[in-house]
Amino acid sequence: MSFNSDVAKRLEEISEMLELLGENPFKVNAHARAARAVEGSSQDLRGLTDHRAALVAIEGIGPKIADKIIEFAKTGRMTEHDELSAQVPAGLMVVLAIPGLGPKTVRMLWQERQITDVAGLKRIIEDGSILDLPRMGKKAVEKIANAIRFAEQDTGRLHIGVAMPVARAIVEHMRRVPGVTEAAYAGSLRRGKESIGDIDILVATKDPAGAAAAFTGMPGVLAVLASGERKCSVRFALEVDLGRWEMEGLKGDAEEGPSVQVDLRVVDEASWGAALMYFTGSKEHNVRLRERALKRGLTLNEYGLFPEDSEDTPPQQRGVKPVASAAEAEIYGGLGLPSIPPEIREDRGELALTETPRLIEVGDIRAELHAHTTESDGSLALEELVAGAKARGFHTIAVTDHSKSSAVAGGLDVKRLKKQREAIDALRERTEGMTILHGSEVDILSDGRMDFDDETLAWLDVVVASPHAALGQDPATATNRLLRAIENPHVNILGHPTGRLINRRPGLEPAMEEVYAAAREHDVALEINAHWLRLDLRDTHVRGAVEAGCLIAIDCDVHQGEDFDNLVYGVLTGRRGWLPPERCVNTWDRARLGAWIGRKHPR
Ligand code: DGT
Ligand code: CA
Ligand code: CA
Ligand code: ZN
Repeated sequence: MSFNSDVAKRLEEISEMLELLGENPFKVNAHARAARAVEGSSQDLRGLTDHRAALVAIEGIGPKIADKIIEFAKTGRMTEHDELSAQVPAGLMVVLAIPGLGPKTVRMLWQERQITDVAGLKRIIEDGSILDLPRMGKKAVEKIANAIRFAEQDTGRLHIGVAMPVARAIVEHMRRVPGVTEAAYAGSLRRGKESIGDIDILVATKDPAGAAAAFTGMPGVLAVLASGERKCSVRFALEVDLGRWEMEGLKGDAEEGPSVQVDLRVVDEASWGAALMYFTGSKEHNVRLRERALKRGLTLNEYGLFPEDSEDTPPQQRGVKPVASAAEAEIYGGLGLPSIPPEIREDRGELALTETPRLIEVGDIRAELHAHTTESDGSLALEELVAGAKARGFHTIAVTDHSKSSAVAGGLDVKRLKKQREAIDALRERTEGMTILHGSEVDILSDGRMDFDDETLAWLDVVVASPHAALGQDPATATNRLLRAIENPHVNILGHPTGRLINRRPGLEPAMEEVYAAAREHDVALEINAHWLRLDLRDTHVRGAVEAGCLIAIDCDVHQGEDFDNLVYGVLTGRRGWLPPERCVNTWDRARLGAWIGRKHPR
């Protein structure tokens, strides 16, 4: 964090603590105003701390606050901040950070009910006694309860769909740096995990200092956390457009906005493969590889695979020639293994493989089977949706707007469906080389009934059945609900089966083994919803479903043109679940796919 942000943060906290203690409002405001002035200042105030008059000259900073800034520059502390911190319980500042709770309310909770932490606040919400306090109506309390639930859910990990574009841009930036011969992202991102802790970037170069400087100096770097020749760490600004999803899900510094840590490792080209393997992980996979190496009289580290000897000094420092080091495949080969795709390097049985498995790839996908138009909550007109699918080289697009119970999403009733059919028929006349299926994303009601009668479901070309409401129901009820939908003779695909949103809400927790068995028996494909907030089925479910013999659908649940680009996240999730292309219905050719869907919608 910059000096200015550090100072602003402390002044802001002083203001908050003064207010919690019921101090003079002028003093409270003076500190809040000074915090804003410092934050908003375009010059680095550290440079002014030798000139008290220059600080005081800044609008919003008085002599007393100037002294606090100078004290902070000299000692890294503000005495007043320390003193106030001793009087205000730390837990209360956490309560204050909950959206919807201002200092006045928090002070009241503290004074009237002796609430000093989130646990205490939850207690009076649960027993309802919070409602007796002034300004605490039902609506306000519900909002607070939601904010607490959300804060507890948030793991601080970043969605893959937010991290991936950032990592790609950084890799591109590093590739253009003189001397750099290789650049890649590694870590959990390369393994395609749904959320990532930090971004790991690896480069090979003849000029380590140049690479490090290009990295720490790139646009978007908010702070340099560590900087050496071979290893740097920065905090990087995120510009996120969540579109129809709100912004609130992203952790970030209040002043700087959402950010992510990015680590850079700089290696020699000769050890590129060993380093890439090491920094891709997972840690558990790496541990297994090293054990295997030792059993074979070899030793593996981030510099290479070396013959084992009993020396203490690492082999690369003694000039020992590695058995393999430049490419990952050579190292796997040296360990008697086939190349193992990054997405399955999780120590979940991958070291028993005797050949590289053919996992699904983006290029295998030929059809989108879950998409919305302006008729419900999509932003693409029917023609635009079809054009989008065509531009991706697909042979089939299914138009599946919401059904009537999803009223807020503009769900269609039968009458509107019939009108939509006319529009689709007309478009079919004008469209070549693209099969347009008229389907519906039909709500699975909370008891498992479908939102349309069987006659309507049969009449549709394809049915995606999805749970949208009542996602908090208990596991047994959820299981029965999904099984009933799967058993319906006209359902082709179970859409986002649990309804979870990553870092937001857990969704249904049905007995997945029963869901897999029923889906297999009734020939229903389980969807991997490719939107990076959903990825539902999740990776472990995909693995279970594949092992149970199920079919999988990977759909973008298109609401806007860019949603087609989310396909990669669905495919990565499929790969993490060891999904081979033939088990994914979206890879089938037009005839096979049409026949499979049509069996439940005879004409
Ligand atoms: P994340 O960032 O929490 O989503 O997960 P990763 O897997 O990206 O973990 P990270 O960033 O801590 O480290 C990147 C890779 O570096 C990790 O996947 C494996 C490797 N690595 C890091 N620390 C260790 C370690 O102590 N032992 C071993 N064997 N590998 C490590
Ligand atoms: Ca990482
Ligand atoms: Ca890392
Ligand atoms: Zn949908």
